[in-house]
Formats: sequence, structure tokens, C-alpha cells
Amino acid sequence: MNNNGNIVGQRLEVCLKSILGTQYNQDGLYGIISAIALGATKLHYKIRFSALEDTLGATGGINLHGEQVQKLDVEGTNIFLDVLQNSGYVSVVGCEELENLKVVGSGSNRSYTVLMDPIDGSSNIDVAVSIGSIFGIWFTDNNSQGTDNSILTPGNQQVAAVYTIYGSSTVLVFAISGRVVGFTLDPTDNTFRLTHPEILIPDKCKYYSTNEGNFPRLDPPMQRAIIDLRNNYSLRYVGSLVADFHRNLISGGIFVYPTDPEYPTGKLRLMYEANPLSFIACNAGGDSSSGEMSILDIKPKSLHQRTPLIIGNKDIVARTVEIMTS
Ligand code: AHM
Ligand code: MG
Repeated sequence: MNNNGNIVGQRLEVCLKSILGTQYNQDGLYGIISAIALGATKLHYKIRFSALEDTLGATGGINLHGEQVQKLDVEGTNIFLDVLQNSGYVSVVGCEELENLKVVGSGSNRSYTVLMDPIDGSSNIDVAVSIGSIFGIWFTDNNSQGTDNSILTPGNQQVAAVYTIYGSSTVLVFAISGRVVGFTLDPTDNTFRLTHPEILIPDKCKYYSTNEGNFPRLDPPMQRAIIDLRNNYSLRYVGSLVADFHRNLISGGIFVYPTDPEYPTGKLRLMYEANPLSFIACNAGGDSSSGEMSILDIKPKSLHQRTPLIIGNKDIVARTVEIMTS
């Protein structure tokens, strides 16, 4: 048992309210996180059966980022749009796969906006490597609901963030201010059970995660920062941000996806990848940066904007930023 009375193995729905406390609109967050857990359970089975049900591979369509749409991208988007709408607490959803914000309902209970990447690590879908889903949860700005302006506030305004991983086990991690908690799916009764009552990034950094294949085209200061990481830590790189982030959060590490000539403003998306994971990292004692500023302080310009991302152990993020900017 931990100091909040939550017992390892307890069902998510049972311990969620005591974890959330009264500091937020408790019912709304409870409803949204439960809805994400339901969606993640559905997606867990879609992924497990994807090779058998012929839902691997591409649809033939190209998304707004110019990338091939995978069949599971479509499944994931539809599953989470559905559960978030049915939660009764979400008014607006922004999604990697949808060009514009989608208004999913109105009314006084629907006071939240969710920005999501329903399948992170799409290139790993067909090869049975860990993939995940990422969610940032915000209060809806009722004055500009559903317009781009309604979401163009820095990530430090997020109320909560969640990610899930479909890997050797299926895990759901969520953060509210000052608390990061992890659950693992129990497939015997399809419930998420408390397995990580209090996640804090370890003091010691063990790993660095970056696409080493991009090294030759990085700027010299960025190359120096990567060489410093090489000289001090072991390399681990899955190629699914959420899986690389989770390992580094639990075991200690840093993830770096800088700018390069192919991605002059970075590859990863600010609003539904960098912001939610930065919220989680910062509440677990870690940190994140774009190299120029804290990710959570960036004033966004659009739903789909990209950012360089350096995220993980606080002091190693600071050292990497110092080297890459000197
Ligand atoms: P996705 O959201 O379309 O899957 O793309 C983002 C992914 C991240 O999960 C991962 O960190 C990165 O792209 C990997 O990029 P690369 O293959 O260039 O190393
Ligand atoms: Mg992604």
C-alpha cells in the first residue's frame, strides 16, 4: 500500500478517484481516463489480432503529414474518438490523423479538450514492436471552442496527460500535477491494475535514445551533444517515442530528436506528442526542452506544429541543451 491508501493490483476505477483527489473536476477526469483505459483495452486486442484479422499494413491513403495511413491508425483514431465522445466530458478532440479539431459534443459537462496521437510508432506496427497512444487533456476554452485558437496555449496549461503502450505488457501511465501513476492491463478480466503507484524518474541516467542514423547530417554542436551521450550512456532506440520515453522514465534516460535537414523544425508534434510527455516527465522529476526553451512554455501556432525534443533526466537534459547551444 502507498501513502494514499492505493494498493498495488487495485483496479484503475477503484483507485482513480482517491488519486485524483478534489483538486480538479474529479468526475470529468475520472470519466476521461476511464474512457482512455477502455479504448486502450479495445486497441490492445486489435493490435494482438492484427496479423490474423488482416489489419496490418497501409490503407493506401496519405495523411495530412504526407505519410502513409496504416489500417491501425484508422482503427485507433476511431476507437478513441468514440470512447472520448461517449465519456460525456469531452467537447473537442484534436488528433494526429485529423487535419482540424473535431467538436464531439457540447453542454456544461463537456469541459475538456483532448489532443491525441492514437497510434504512436506507426512504422513499428507491421513488425510486432511496441507502439502506443498519447493524450494531452486540457480545459476547453468555451469562448473559442473548436477553433484553432482554443488550443493555442502552452503545454503548462494541460490538466493531465496519459500514454499507453502495447508492448510485452499493455501499460497506461497518467499524470496530474505532482503525481505520475502507472497501471498494467490484466487480460484475465480486461481491467487495468495499479502497478506503479508513484513514478519518479531515477536520479541516475542509464540510457540515451536517438536515431543514430541521422548523426552525419546534424549540426556540429548537436553532434557534440550526441557524442557526449554516447560516451556516457548505453544506446536504446525503439523508434516509437512512447516506448523510448517509458523505458527512460522507469529506468533513467534521455530521448533526443533534434532538428536536421529533413526535419528543420524537428519531427515530433508539439501538441499531442511533446506536450503530454513533457507534462508527465516534469511531474515525475524530469524535464524537457526544444533546445531553445522548455517544451511546456512554447506558445503554439498550430495543432500540427513540430518541435525538436530533448526529454528525460533533468540534469542530462540541461547538459545536452548546454552543449548543443554552445
Ligand atoms: P508517428 O507518430 O507517425 O508514429 O511518428 C513519430 C515517431 C515517433 O514515435 C518516433 O520517436 C519517431 O517517429 C521515430 O522517427 P525515426 O524513424 O525518424 O527515428
Ligand atoms: Mg507519434
